[in-house]
Amino acid sequence: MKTTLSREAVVRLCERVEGAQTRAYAIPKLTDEYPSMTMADGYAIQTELRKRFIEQGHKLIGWKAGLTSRAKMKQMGVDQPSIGFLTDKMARPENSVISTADLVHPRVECEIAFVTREKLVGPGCTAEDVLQATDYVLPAIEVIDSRFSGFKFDLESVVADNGSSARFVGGGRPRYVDELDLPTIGAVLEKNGEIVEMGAAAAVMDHPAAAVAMLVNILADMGEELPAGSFVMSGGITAAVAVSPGDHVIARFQELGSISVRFG
Ligand code: 0L1
Ligand code: MG
Repeated sequence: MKTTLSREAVVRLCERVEGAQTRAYAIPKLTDEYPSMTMADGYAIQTELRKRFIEQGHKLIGWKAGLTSRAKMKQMGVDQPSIGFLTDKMARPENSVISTADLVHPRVECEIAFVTREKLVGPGCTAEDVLQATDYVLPAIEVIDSRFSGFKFDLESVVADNGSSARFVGGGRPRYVDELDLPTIGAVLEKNGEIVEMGAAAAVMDHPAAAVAMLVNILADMGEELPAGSFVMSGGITAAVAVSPGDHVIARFQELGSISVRFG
């Protein structure tokens, strides 16, 4: 897929997304102005955003695969996964209170995260390569926050908005992958004491490691690798659930413990 946007347009759209992310306001989807924008354009804007954040002192700690389950694709009306970057400024501790004042319309997802001990390089990266290079896995709650008004977006705009990345919480009980049958791990998402979503990790591309391999292959298309020591979220197991101030969310994972977080 080729880029169609000029350098000036990439920089202008990146500034628009950065403003919406850092000052928490909604913007129209980018394709309203550039209807023929491609996925490659979306990734060019995302790369520009990553560069800016790193220049501002944010540390890149890993990546996320998004829209990797059928439930999520159906919920958002898209037909392929995406990737986004994760920085230290997005991380929140377990049991913390996450402020919604600096988010637009937050939603939570339960995900399996991988921590790598060897670098991974595409193209042609497979789920087996990912398992081989993985140090351990742990459960995570991702707080996504699309910056597009009324959740009206398409994949090109979502990719430019860094896959709606906003906050994430890793925790629970980290485990070695050879002790687990990852696809059969169940996850239950509770909000204010009620079960609101449940599923099994196989919902993520049949195996969460396949989502990480997909991510590595997209990075390769951009001329990049996944360094050793990366924290990688493999995508929501279930549909995402909206949260508001006062909500208490617990994600319970079979074999991997649970993560609790509140919203203020
Ligand atoms: O993490 C993800 O699955 C990405 C979601 C992007 C779209 C949304 O905001 O729901
Ligand atoms: Mg996600």
